[in-house]
Amino acid sequence: ISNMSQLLSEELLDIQKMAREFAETKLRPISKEWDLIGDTPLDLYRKAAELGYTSLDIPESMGGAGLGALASSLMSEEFGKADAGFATTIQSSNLALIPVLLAGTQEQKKFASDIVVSGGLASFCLTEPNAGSDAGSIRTKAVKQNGEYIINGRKCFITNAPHSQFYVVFAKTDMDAGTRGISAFLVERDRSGLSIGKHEDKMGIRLSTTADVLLENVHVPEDHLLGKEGRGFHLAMQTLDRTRLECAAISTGIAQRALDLSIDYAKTRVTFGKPIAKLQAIQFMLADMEIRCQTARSLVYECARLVDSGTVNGKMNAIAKAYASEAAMQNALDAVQILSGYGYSREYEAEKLMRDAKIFMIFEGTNQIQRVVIAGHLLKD
Ligand code: COS
Repeated sequence: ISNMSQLLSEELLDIQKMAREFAETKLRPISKEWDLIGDTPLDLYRKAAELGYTSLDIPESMGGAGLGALASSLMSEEFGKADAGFATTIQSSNLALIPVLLAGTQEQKKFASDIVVSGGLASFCLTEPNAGSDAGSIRTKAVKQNGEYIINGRKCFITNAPHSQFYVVFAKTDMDAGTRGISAFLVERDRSGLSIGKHEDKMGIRLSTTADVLLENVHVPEDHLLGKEGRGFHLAMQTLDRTRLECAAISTGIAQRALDLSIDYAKTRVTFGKPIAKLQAIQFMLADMEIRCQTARSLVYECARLVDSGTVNGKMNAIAKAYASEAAMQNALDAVQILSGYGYSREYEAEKLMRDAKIFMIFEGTNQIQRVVIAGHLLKD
């Protein structure tokens, strides 16, 4: 597929191959059915966890495989080719785990890692009805009282919410301190007062579930605070700086699948007495799709290698996320155009790629926010 693979180690090539096989033989066959249902196939998720796919980048000391960001990105691309919603489910559990690994105590890290490694799901709860891009203006409150925090508020568009076993909840512990008044908490599913609200009936990534998380007088002991009081916003930003890379990797998978479908179709579809692949109009579209795939993949590999060498580069990960998601969207649109009538039919896969691609330009920070982040880095002193 990619001559970039030549630069991968034997170990990474093996991981890529196994992930591809799992995605093609286990995930793709059920993708269409579950896309109609609009829920996460939990049995397959557990199977993926048993094989280590939910914990490739979790340190060995926490029970994960400790294989790093590049291994995880390779898997995300392969899973993204078969079903981006399923890939999102896995990476969203990791999105909830990362702030725990970054700021948690040993007990908190162990608690959360055990869940994710053994196939449990988890949710990162930042967004609220009135605070999406402007994450600093959340209104969920956590009040300290008698050795506990009492949390009240409502989170929305929370990935995995109905199936999660723990939630990382961002809340204000000081209403007057702006982003410095935000703290992060580890909240278990069975805490009284925590409930799951409206299930979002989404356009795409329908194997990933999304719902509101309601917190009504949820009491958590003081030791459920993650990191220091007032450092929650910083922690959320640090987490997103890292996880946007996985969005880019899944997007690369969508972009590649759109190209693969287009090539197969163009070689076999005959018009005016020859396959449409012979038409320069189609060839130029295919070439542009390939340029986007290779560029997105290069960015993902580069950023993942940076992470594995100990540097999470927020600017580069934002570039990768913005570029790869736009590549996925454009390639999916082009695949629908090339397959034309068949592209528009729900019987075939191209229209699903188009529906799945769009969210990658929206979640984990819209692509406008990625540009805010990139410009912020450019203009920093
Ligand atoms: N890493 C660590 N700290 C960061 C940071 C980063 N990447 N970005 C900002 N911060 C810190 C700043 O240093 C500042 O800290 P101090 O108070 O110590 O000075 C603080 O956070 C506030 O920074 P800033 O003033 O830049 O925050 P803004 O409210 O202007 O918001 C953006 C900045 C827009 C970048 C932020 O709100 C954002 O990322 N929004 C999108 C949220 C998102 O991705 N949501 C999706 C949710 S998950 S699906």
